[in-house]
Amino acid sequence: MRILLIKPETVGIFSFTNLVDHEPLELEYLYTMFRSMGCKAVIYDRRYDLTSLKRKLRQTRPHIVCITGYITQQELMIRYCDVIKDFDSRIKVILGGSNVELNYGNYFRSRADYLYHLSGLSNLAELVRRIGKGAPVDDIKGICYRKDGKWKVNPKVIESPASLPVPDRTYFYRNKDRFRYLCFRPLALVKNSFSCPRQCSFCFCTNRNSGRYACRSVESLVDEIASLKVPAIHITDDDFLISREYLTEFVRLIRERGIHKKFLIYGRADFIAHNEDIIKELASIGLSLVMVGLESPDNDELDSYNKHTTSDDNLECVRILHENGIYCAGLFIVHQGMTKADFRRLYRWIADKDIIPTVSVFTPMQGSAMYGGYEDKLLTKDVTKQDLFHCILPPEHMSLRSFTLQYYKLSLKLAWKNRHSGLYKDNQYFRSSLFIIKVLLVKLKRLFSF
Ligand code: B12
Ligand code: SF4
Repeated sequence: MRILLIKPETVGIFSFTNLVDHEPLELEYLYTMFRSMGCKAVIYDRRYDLTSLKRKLRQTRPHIVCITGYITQQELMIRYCDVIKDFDSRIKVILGGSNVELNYGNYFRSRADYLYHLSGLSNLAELVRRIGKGAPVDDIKGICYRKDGKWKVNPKVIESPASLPVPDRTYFYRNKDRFRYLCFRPLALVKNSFSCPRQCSFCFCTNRNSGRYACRSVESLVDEIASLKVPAIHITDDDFLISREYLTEFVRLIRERGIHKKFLIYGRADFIAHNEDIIKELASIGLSLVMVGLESPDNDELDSYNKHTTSDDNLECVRILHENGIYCAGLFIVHQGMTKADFRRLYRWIADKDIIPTVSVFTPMQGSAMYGGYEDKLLTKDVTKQDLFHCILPPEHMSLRSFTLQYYKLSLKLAWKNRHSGLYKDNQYFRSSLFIIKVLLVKLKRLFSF
């Protein structure tokens, strides 16, 4: 069986930068699994491959097309289904990925055949086997399928990432110079867990895998890291800093195996604040950057997000990371209740600390716990605006335009302040400008040849 695997083009602000780019690890997983089943799989990464979809279909003549995507790419995924079905209605189309997992209902209006709403892949293998045999699929857990013209939703199962195959990185090595996080390059992604044990109310990720956290064994994680021929690894776990025991064993094994790499992770401020000894050990084996949700300097606001951290934790976290030579990539939220004075206060709080910040706009993302409470207040239902860079709730103390202006002013002032950071040392402004022109030309081309 021939299977085409599609990763959509980047949508929104991320499409204009080549400073942060990652391998299509989800498709590499699918590729690995399908190859092990004897299928011929082809990765079609539309972020770089400018071949039109119709041409790709002619070249690969797939029996099945699998499409991944995030929330901002939802409408693109639906549009691909139309192109594929118009090309050949016999091709079976399967949609999956983070957004389909929680928001599969959004795709009922698509012409897809199956929606895969799980984090793991075992049931996908079964689905493809049944499609190959023309057998019924109604007992396969974690899928939506059509019966008598109506969508049926089969129940989910709770899974563990231990069941994932070791990804075949042929695609990665062929293109590895593209993949980076600022000065960390080439950079590989490693997926080690599903979901998160905490329940911050704005968080989408925690509701994946039916809200149940599961991670791989330390041995299998270290084996995969050891096998990667790259200097930098981004562990994609939504929170890697969960268990002292796990991390102690991780440090021990990395040392024992003589692995010398730089690690980028996500972690929580309270863990860092209360486990300075572990952070020191992690720094000694290569921990270089932690993306940490500091969200706000204000305790009431942290409580309103069900964050279970305090502003003292935040301060302590920034100190510990700094003293251990680890970049603190602090993630902050600005919200619709802020005044201009609040924006200034936030700038001052961040600016005099060792933080490389990313400021997001408070977004009740569909799939997060808080979405229901805000659904009827949203200024727009356009999913491309759920990218954390748009204000989608009415600001309380200023117009939408002023809020947007305040937000961009804050982000630009912070970026300017940090322009000499080592993180940006590889940034070539001329190349970046050329890249923006290239992106605009590609967007133009796609208007005519999608
Ligand atoms: C790294 C990352 C990025 C990278 C890009 C990574 C990449 N490979 O393209 C960067 C930094 C560029 C990025 C950007 C954005 N991201 Co991001 N990102 C992540 C992160 C941390 C890891 C994603 C990853 O690569 N995981 C590894 C793969 C293997 O795991 P997976 O995607 O979960 O896939 C599994 C299953 O879903 C399944 N699967 C996946 N696809 C398919 C397809 C089919 C057909 C099937 C059957 C199965 C299947 O297979 C995998 C096996 O376990 C996640 C958070 C997380 N921990 O998941 C957020 C996350 C995916 N991002 C998110 C968002 C919102 C964005 C942005 C829109 C906005 C923003 N400000 O970040 C932009 C959009 C960029 C774009 N593409 O247009 C959201 C998506 C929410 C949603 N509803 O879709 C997440 C979940 C984080 C969050 N805030 O909640 N992101
Ligand atoms: S924001 Fe971070 S800590 Fe909170 S639930 Fe989400 S992944 Fe977990």
